[in-house]
Amino acid sequence: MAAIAAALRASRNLVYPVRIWWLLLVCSMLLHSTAMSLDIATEIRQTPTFNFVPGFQIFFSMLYFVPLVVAVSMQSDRRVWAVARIINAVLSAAIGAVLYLQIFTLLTANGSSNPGDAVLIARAFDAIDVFLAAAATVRWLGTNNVQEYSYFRILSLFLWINALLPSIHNRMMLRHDYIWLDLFISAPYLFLFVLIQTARLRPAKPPAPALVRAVRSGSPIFLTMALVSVGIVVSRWHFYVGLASVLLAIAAYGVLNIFTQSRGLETEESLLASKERLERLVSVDSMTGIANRRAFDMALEREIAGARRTKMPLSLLMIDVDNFKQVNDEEGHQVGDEYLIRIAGALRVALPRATDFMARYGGEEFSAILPATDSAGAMKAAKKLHRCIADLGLRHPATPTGSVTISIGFSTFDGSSSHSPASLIGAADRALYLAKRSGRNCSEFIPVDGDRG
Ligand code: GH3
Ligand code: MG
Ligand code: MG
Repeated sequence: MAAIAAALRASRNLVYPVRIWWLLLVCSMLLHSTAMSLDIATEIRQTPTFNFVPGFQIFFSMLYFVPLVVAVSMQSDRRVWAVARIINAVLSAAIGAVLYLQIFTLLTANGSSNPGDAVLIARAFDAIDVFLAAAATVRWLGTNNVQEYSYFRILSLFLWINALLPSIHNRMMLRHDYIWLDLFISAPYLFLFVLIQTARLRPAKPPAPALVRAVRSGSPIFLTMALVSVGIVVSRWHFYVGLASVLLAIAAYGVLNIFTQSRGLETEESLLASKERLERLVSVDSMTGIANRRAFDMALEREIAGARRTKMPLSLLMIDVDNFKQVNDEEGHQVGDEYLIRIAGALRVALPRATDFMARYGGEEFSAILPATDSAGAMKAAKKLHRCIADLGLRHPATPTGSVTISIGFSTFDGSSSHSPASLIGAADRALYLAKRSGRNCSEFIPVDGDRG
């Protein structure tokens, strides 16, 4: 009773599902104490009227482990879907029912006087207790949640004592019937009471991630194995019940597996989609929809490395819109933005080669990377760009042509040299400055120099 009260107190203010676990432990203790009371009542009265309830009594003494099976197999992950919860509940109930049937059969077949059956029953209880204790220990070691850790540590220590002392009790009971032996049955509960009274503990160090994952996904195999085992045991006495248990266990495992697999695939697909979306987001300029500066830097590094490998030339064009400030000043920023979007779109499609790369370098500046293109080829490309912007015919009264124009500075990287991306950008920038000084709406070339080495 003290242990029940302590467990109820411990369950207060806890989050789901740790609170449920505590309540399951309370349920188990209630079943156990009811069985003990019935046992004592039978002994005190020694009346034959109590003989009609052996099943009733076993019902309580047996079923103490069913709430515990549910507790050790219940997943702490809130996201576990309803189907898994239902299947786990059905499996736990089936394990309880089959074990109950098994021990009830043994007790009633020849009467509990048959020593062979009594040994079997004792062994069955031992096996259940060890099974529960081992499962609780795995969960204790496999969590870093403080409440969960504290619960399974207490449960695990209690269940090991509960596996040891009643087992000694059962062995000695088979030979002698000392009344003091009943202490062995109650001692684990006293121990549990003391355990609950001690302060809550935190994990000393975080458990291995692999163990945490195994515990999180372990309940289907745990319950399946338990039901298969009891099914095999009971099949000696009830063949069809045993067979049905094994089939139920396999079917439940199969259904859970299908759900888990399809869920895993679903998660994988959505992760891939998010990854692609993120990659697009970080490499695309949100306003114009073409590659951004980050993507440009990466592409330039990559293409220069490629040019070095293939010993092919590579050209870089820096493109700046002429007198763009005036568009903003006269037409407003919104029109300016609209122009930039249309310019970006036109520049992107002006170079048809799949390997050519167009990006918004910043503000109203764009840049193009042209792999396998020498300075003559770059000049042709630049002409195409002038042409495509002229074709757009964006109104700009302040320019000599009356529509928007661009200036281009370009430079070419010789595949056999050891120039850096920075020196290529520097040369193209200087060429752009030259184009602006030469009156705009034109292209200029400056060869790469500096940091040659
Ligand atoms: P220049 O021919 O010498 O290049 O003259 P410019 O007026 O274009 O001069 P500069 O390149 O120095 O000015 C860039 C201007 O482009 C400044 C700013 O008003 C405008 N600008 C830059 N980014 C944006 C943008 O995202 N939207 C709009 N509307 N305007 C921008
Ligand atoms: Mg500019
Ligand atoms: Mg400009």
